[in-house]
Amino acid sequence: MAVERTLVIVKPDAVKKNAVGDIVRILQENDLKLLAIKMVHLTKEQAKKFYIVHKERPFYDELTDFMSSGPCVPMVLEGENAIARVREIIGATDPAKAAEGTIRKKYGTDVGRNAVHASDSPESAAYEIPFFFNQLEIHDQY
Ligand code: DAT
Ligand code: MG
Repeated sequence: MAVERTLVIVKPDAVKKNAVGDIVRILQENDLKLLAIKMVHLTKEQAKKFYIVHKERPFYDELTDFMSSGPCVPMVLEGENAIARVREIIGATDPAKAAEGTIRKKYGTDVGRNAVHASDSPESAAYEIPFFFNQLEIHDQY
């Protein structure tokens, strides 16, 4: 196992539920170090670019409408095996199928409005982290 960085986004539904603080707390309490965080309101075009891997999926338009519907909170987290561990902590894509104690179980509404995004591989993290943060905005020395 190795120390990894992953991108998490608190999606617009969970921002509206005032869940940002609780989600950051859960992640930090799981030995994930917060290296960067901000609040941004994506345009439709930016959301389409972020989710370009899903461009052929039937839910692409709905997904990118939702992700550009209000502010979201992207963050970078670092830790041992962070990519897989964060995927465990957030739970299944469909909140109805997410395990008890996961973030999506707690804050998700449905498969579209599922509270959080997290990178699913080192390749996706390598695309997603610099999508939101430049080097000056990522802080590992504390
Ligand atoms: P995940 O976010 O768990 O990595 P994914 O990469 O398969 O899931 O899909 C990206 C997002 O697209 C997901 O968080 C919510 C949305 N989505 C996925 N499947 C969907 C569906 N069947 N209907 C509507 N939205 C969907
Ligand atoms: Mg995914």
